[in-house]
Amino acid sequence: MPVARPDSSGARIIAHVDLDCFYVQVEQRKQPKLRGLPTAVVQYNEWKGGGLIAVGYEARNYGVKRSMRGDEAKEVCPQIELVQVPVARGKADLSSYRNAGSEVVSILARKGRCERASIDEVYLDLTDAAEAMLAQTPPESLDEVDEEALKSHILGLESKDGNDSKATVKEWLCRCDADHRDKLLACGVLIVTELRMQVLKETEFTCSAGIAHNKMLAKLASGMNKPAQQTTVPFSSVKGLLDSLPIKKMKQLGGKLGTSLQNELGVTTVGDLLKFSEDKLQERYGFNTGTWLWNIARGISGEEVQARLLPKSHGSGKSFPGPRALKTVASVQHWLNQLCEELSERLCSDLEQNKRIAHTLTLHASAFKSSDSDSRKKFPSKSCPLRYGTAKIQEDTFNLFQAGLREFLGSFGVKTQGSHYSGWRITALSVSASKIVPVLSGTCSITKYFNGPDKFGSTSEQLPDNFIDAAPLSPSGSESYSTLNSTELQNELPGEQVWIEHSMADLGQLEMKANTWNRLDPSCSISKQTSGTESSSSLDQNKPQNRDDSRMRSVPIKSNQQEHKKSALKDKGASSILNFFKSGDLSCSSGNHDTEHAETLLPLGDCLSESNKKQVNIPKERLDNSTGDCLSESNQNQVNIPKERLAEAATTSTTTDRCGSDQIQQRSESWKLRIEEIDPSVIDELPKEIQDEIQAWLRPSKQPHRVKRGFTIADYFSPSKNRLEQ
Ligand code: TTP
Repeated sequence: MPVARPDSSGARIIAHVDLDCFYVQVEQRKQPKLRGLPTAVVQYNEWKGGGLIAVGYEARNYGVKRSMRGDEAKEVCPQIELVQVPVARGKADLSSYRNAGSEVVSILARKGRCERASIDEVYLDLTDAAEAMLAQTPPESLDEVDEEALKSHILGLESKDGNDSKATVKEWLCRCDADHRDKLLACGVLIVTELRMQVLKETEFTCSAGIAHNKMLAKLASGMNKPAQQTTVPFSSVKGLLDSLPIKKMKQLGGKLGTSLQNELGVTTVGDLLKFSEDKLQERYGFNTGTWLWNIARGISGEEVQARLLPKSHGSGKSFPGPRALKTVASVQHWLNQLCEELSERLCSDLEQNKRIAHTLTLHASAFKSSDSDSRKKFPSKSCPLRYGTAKIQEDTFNLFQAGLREFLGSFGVKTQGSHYSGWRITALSVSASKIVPVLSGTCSITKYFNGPDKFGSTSEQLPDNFIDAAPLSPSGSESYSTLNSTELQNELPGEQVWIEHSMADLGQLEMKANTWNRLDPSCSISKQTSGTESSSSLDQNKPQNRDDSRMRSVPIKSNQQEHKKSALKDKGASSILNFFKSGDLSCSSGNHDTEHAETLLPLGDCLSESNKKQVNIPKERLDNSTGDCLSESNQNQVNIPKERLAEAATTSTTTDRCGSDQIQQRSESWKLRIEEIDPSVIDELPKEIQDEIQAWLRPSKQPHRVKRGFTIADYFSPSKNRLEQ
């Protein structure tokens, strides 16, 4: 259900930019001979020439529509050029479209906060840029206005007698007597024109745009005049726009809610909503949705443009319609393996390029029982914590499928032995990775806890080990751009801040070990190459650069949380844990080598050095949960760690050549943790995710070998295994 958000007080300038017939443009750039010709992109299969998924504007002029099959398109436009979507692993490969979309995003993001809303759509908050233009070079001061800007559509503006539309637009843009909102909007028109021209110049793609005071209106406007045009919604034209707008055309009203408004309240246009009081709408649809409906009827929407250039999730899917439905476990496994391979590749490149990791793996499927094809019973979506590496993802996905299949068949009263019952058919499979966070922010959830409500936290640790039912995601969507990621949440911290100091780099490193490295797989090149160095240097990007003591990090606490929240934290024991962080318990000494109580905090991969002299052999299974996944493939069976390195680690040493990185040296020389001195009652009072995080520090090797509290890293690696296991 939509949620109302308060409108911001000042006028905002928001643009929605949408690429025209996007896949067609990408294919035309690949094959310039197709430019100007009626062209469509088709997802090929044998049935009637495959389905059209993008239709160029020349082909649209002949009546070709996206709902047509290739054969039908040829009937209405015999000269149409049908280009097949690239194929990899037996399915559509959208990477060239994704990459082309990224090119555009990187240009648009130059002028303001940019939110990638889909593969070819972007929202921009241009308020600051418009304010700056208004202050420095207001449109009214311009002698000449760009020709392209003069082609803009200004809703509600009618050409005056004797004036052509360009002259009318120029007059509107350059009015001295316009109010502040319209002046800002005029700046927005000029900025978006410039951006669209830049996109054309650098990528050869045309796009259309809507410019308004909020996202909802900008989105409505961008589709009004296509291709390669832009439409602006002055405040004074909002009512006229919404009065006649069919209710189902409004974002979030295309589905059940829109149908309910039509059927139950007789609402056919957005303007019809004006007849209902806010109370009435709240009574019928709940407090939030009622207010949201009341607002949209008046063109009010406070939804922010989120700073997000990257997708929120990755997915890979394929459908198997009609006779192509899958009926054997082997065929399902074959396709799942293909989908997982693609997903894994994308996760690795996301990790490598953007330093982001995904936490949740989800399988969606559509199925029917062969004797009951009308059944509406759904194949349950299943999720589990995501482990990196193609083989692991394939294995986990297959297990999710089997769990889902058992449940699906169980809903028909069919008991299965394994998956041997054969009366099922699978018509679609998709696998997705979600809860993607920057490696860094995944390492700072305790900071976020102290900063305010932890909206995401270290999610995978909250998930049970067994599979869980997943909220439905878009089954075929290959990327989702729709929700917040943690970086944005961090950026959202407003206003005045209170500062606490503690040794943050080390906290990050701790959690890095607990949360990240043990989930990464050697098949991701980044982990192969870096064994901790890469992430450690990423970690440092978040360290304050202006502080003398690089070990100390200032952590902001949200000031808009009321005082009582701070005191509540105190009451709940947060103050004592803060004291703990601030006190000598996290001693920053390099001289005190108390091996009895020391817990080594280094990612163990950092310990692996070239200079092996005296070595102990550590079987791989001993390292699985700490370092094994970070090791290069050639090192997986066993790892040689020089004895002196273990001793160094055990004493939280000041080693200088551990990984060749000064930054890591700086951290590694810093401190040790007396775990006995953490008051368990304090931990118990913290939120679950923080408890898990601290427990992970205390017991870094969760499975299969548990280390007793108080044991040192040297004990852990000691050949006398019995001493270590509980
Ligand atoms: P759209 O933006 O919906 O459409 P479009 O860019 O092709 O055309 P327009 O100029 O009218 O905006 O979709 C963007 C791309 O997404 C489109 O080029 C192909 C792909 N797509 C699909 O693969 N399947 C679909 O059902 C839709 C709607 C789009």
